Amino acid sequence: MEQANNTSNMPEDFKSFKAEIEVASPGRINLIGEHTDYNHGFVMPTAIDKKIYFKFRKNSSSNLGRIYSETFDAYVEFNTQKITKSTNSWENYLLGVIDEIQKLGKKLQGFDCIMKSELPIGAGISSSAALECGFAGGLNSLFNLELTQMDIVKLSQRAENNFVGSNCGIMDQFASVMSKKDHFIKLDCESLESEFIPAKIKHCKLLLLNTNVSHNLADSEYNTRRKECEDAVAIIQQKYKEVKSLRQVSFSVLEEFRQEIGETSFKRCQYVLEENERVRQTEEALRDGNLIALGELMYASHRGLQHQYEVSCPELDFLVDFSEDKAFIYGSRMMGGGFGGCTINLIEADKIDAYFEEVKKVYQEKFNITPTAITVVPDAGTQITKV
Ligand code: GAF
Repeated sequence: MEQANNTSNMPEDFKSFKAEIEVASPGRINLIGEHTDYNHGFVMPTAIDKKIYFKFRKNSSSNLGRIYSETFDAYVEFNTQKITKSTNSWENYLLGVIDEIQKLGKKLQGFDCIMKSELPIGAGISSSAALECGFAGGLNSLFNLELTQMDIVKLSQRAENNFVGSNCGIMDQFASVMSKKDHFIKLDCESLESEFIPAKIKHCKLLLLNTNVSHNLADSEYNTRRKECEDAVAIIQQKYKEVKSLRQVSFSVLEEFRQEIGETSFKRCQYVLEENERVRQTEEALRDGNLIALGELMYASHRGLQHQYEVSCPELDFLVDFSEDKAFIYGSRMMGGGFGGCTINLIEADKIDAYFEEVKKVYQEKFNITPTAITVVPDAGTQITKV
């Protein structure tokens, strides 16, 4: 971890920090399977080679937590036995983790932590899951809490649901912890069974184009979409009691309830059912090394998110539209919750630089915003080192 330029809020005794535990906690991408996780469907994410780095050491107190973020040059200290919400949103991801660890009956002592992030915030690559899971993993090792990887995934998701107040699914935390280098994970969000699929993308790379916008409605619309799907399931359940989630609804049953559910919810559910199908087809395309089929599925996913699920935005649509007639780009789609953040592009490696210059120019002209390009590689989940 390199020293940040401005460390004026770093406590004096952190300047010679002798770590007991170091953690590298990755962000994630998602090849396909968007807004399917909380509907108990399929997703295909992986961790990436861009991370948040933590250092941990015990301090001599029984309950004093001290955290310094080099990224924000911000310092916070708190009593681990009396966790309350902070007005700084990044702190709540960490406080929420402590709260959930303690709810499991695990005992923490005082600790110091320094962290630094190379993940852009609001880009749709889940800096939040990286923060939660890396922090939970570090505390687990520092205090020998005997939490399993799956405990860490689930408690991190609960921290976000209960403490931060975002009703997210399990995809991001699962990917951040469980991934394997050079593979995607096909995750069944109902059974939590997963399979590693080799990321055979031949002469292509995964390019993230960051719109550098993050529209305000992201959180509220996320929760609304979730509710629209759950309300539809509740209606279907009145006749088919065994149905617990959209995952168990077939196209014909959905059609049967079209009128009762209403056209908006019907569109949302139809998208989810189709997206689950696309994840299955993507697995096949990847295993066959069929990049053309894979790319078409990515475009179809985007169009579903744009028109049926309605979580895209003009900036994302522009980037996807612009890529569509480029023979060297196989697929492009918005990624993550939507309303801003990145598109993920399957693009021939040697075309990236020239393409970025071209798309940057037209995007700037249209929106007066400069986009950012990040090339990512599927990487392993959380790495924890005892120093
Ligand atoms: C966000 C959420 F955190 C995930 O759980 C998932 O629902 C995703 O949006 C959409 O696929 O990243």
